[in-house]
Amino acid sequence: MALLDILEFPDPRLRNKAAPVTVFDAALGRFIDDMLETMYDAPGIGLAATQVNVHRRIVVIDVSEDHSDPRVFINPEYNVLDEETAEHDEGCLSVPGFYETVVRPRHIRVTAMDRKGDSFTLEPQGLLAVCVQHERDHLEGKLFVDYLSSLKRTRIRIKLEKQHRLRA
Ligand code: GNR
Ligand code: NI
Repeated sequence: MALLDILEFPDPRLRNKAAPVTVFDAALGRFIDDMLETMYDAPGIGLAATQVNVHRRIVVIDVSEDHSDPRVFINPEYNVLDEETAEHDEGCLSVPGFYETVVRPRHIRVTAMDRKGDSFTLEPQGLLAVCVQHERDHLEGKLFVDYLSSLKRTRIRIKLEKQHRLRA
């Protein structure tokens, strides 16, 4: 297993649109395990392949407290089931140190494939529903800061760019 490097905003590679997975082989399984290890190490409750510079539609999520519920979503799609929305404070491993409230649909139905390529459908609730939408956004090149005012987004960008300069 291996820890993968996580891209940080405003890296333009976070804006790539990921391509569907068509081959379900051992290499995919190893990559998924590396993503899970990277997510737990960070630590985070979700990770999209885009964040580790692999532009394929692969997401891992574990919203449990004790790493007991690793989930894999390949080629995830969802429908919004009703008009209800919910607010949640969101963070992102690609926007480290910043947490802001985002409003999203509360009820969705997700269809995805597991690591073997078998399809499943799920109606996630609560944090899992938030996280599925956050991760699916990454696959489209979208970040939670895109839901904030441009003033907030610019401030976050400038602070992270400064950190990146100091680190370089
Ligand atoms: O670790 C994470 N926590 C989190 C909290 C609220 C809403 C979404 C998330 S996802 C984030 C990990 C991450 O950046 N996934 O892309
Ligand atoms: Ni994220």
